[in-house]
Amino acid sequence: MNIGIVCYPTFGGSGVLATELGKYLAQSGHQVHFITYSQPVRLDILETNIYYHEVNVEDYPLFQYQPYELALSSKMVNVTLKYKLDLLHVHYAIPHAYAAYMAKQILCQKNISIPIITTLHGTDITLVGKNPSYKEAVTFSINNSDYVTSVSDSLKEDTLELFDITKDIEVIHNFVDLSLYTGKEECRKNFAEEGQRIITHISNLRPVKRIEDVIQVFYEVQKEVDTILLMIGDGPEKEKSRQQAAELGILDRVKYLGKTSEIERILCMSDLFLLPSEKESFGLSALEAMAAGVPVISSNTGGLPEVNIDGQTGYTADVGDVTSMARSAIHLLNNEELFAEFCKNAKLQANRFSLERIGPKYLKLYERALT
Ligand code: GMT
Repeated sequence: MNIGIVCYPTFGGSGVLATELGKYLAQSGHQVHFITYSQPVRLDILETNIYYHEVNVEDYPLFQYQPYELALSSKMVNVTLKYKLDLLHVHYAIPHAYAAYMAKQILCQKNISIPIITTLHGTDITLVGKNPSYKEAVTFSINNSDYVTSVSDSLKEDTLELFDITKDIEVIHNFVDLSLYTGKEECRKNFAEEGQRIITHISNLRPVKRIEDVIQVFYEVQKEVDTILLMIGDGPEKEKSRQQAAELGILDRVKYLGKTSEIERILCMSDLFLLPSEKESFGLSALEAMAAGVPVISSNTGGLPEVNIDGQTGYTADVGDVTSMARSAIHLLNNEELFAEFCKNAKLQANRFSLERIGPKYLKLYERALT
């Protein structure tokens, strides 16, 4: 198949998932064309069967806002015509599903029919999408996609509750490539002293991730267990959180490593993963931690309980309940046998979301879309 994938190229989970899916499809022998405004961070464009098409938005002084959707639709049309794409799979509804609908209409005028598959990822529904400024257009573009998938049962329920949806939504959970998580890393001594445990948080450090809770939970934990905190990623909450850590007197124990391409290695040297988010449709980073055999302390919002099983692969608590999260973390880190069992459970749970299990579901969907 010739498959067009539209996604955000940044560190966010939807872009990561789209990129990993594209790599899997390419390895399965399909031609995969990524269409986005810069090279996706986890994409190696020199791989066989992978192509990258950059969307250019011309700057013009009249525009206060550059018309990205327009440029994206045009690019989708051009790439479809030139490379004879069989289908377009767009990740994150805004504005990708809308732009895809326009591309489909333009192609229709040229007597070319192409199915559009939209995968809903999270805030495109729960935060941004439901905003009255976007709601009508998001509803329209979901209902006018040929197939719609969501990354968790919880996100499907939210979509049906928040929008007037006439289309079927198929849940295809996010996946992880387990082969990338191959055991404990030697380089943990670069960060932690002998006997110190490593707690990790990975995100784009936005308010929805409740970064202040990450710091507060860690503050409580380090009083009881000798630990350090690795903060991976970059975003608007970074400076505030650094200030919070400084005020709590723990800045020397919190290491901000920024954006990195070594996520797997960092997770493989971690002992515990924190994800206290306000909203989380799935929590791909939590799944990646589990793939490395790392238990997760998270909130119980959205799709997180589908991934992190309370009392088995980690613990969940209500959003904002930092006391419970800290208590669970201390309990786990102080109990060697329990900790070992949770590490094993985490890995087993990640297995349920392996690339080998989930990847073929997308291929089956594509086959259905083409018949
Ligand atoms: O929706 C977002 O905030 C952005 C998106 C992203 O690009 O990171 O994250 C969402 O999609 C991920 C991949 O499917 C999920 O693992 C995240 O849980 C989800 N984020 C939220 O729901 C906040």
